[in-house]
Amino acid sequence: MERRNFIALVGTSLVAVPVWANLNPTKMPVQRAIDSVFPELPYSYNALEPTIDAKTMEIHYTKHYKAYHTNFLADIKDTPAAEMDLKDLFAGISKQPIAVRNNGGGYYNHLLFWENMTPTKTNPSAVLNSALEKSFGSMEKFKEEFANAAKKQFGSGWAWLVADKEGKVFVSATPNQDNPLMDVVEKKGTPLLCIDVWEHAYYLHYQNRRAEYVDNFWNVVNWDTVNKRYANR
Ligand code: MN3
Repeated sequence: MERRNFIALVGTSLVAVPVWANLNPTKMPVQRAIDSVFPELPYSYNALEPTIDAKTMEIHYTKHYKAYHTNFLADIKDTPAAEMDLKDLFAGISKQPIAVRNNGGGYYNHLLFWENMTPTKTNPSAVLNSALEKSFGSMEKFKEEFANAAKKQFGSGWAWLVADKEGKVFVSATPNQDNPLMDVVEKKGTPLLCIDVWEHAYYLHYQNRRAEYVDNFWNVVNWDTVNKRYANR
């Protein structure tokens, strides 16, 4: 898959749809988005240094992420899940084998994660800013709540900024590879921003200091992506 396809694929936020598709993304079968070759990371492994070191990025991307990609493809091959879009698949994930939940979540959550980081300085849009202020009181309060969710998640998992159907934004955390699109999670909605707090995402550089990793994460947040996800929710 070409780099621009990868970006467009992640940029649609809710469902994986290649740039050439130009169709209603909610109707795209998931198989078409993931049966391509393993995509390239849209920036170099050292692009997010010093926040995330090159070795961590390389191992995370080429080993952990690649395994989710490969396993998810294998898990859904020749099953009805292969014909479903991700949003529908996750909405009924409780009816799927646990491997599909773990590997499908691992595949999709990382897609969101890679694209919601950038070496370039970006800013929240006025619209998103106002939604954040409405829910949290201020940008600082939002960051505090998001960071707390990330720091307090017990064991492996993710912290999220999520939008509900009315556009109200909230923070949540999920264990393992669960995400806010899944019917098994309590707080459901459209994912806008996520941070991976599995140890493999930070341990080489930060060791046990998850809090430091989380605090530094703001240096690499791609607000352009978050703005787009909020606008397209
Ligand atoms: Mn990971």
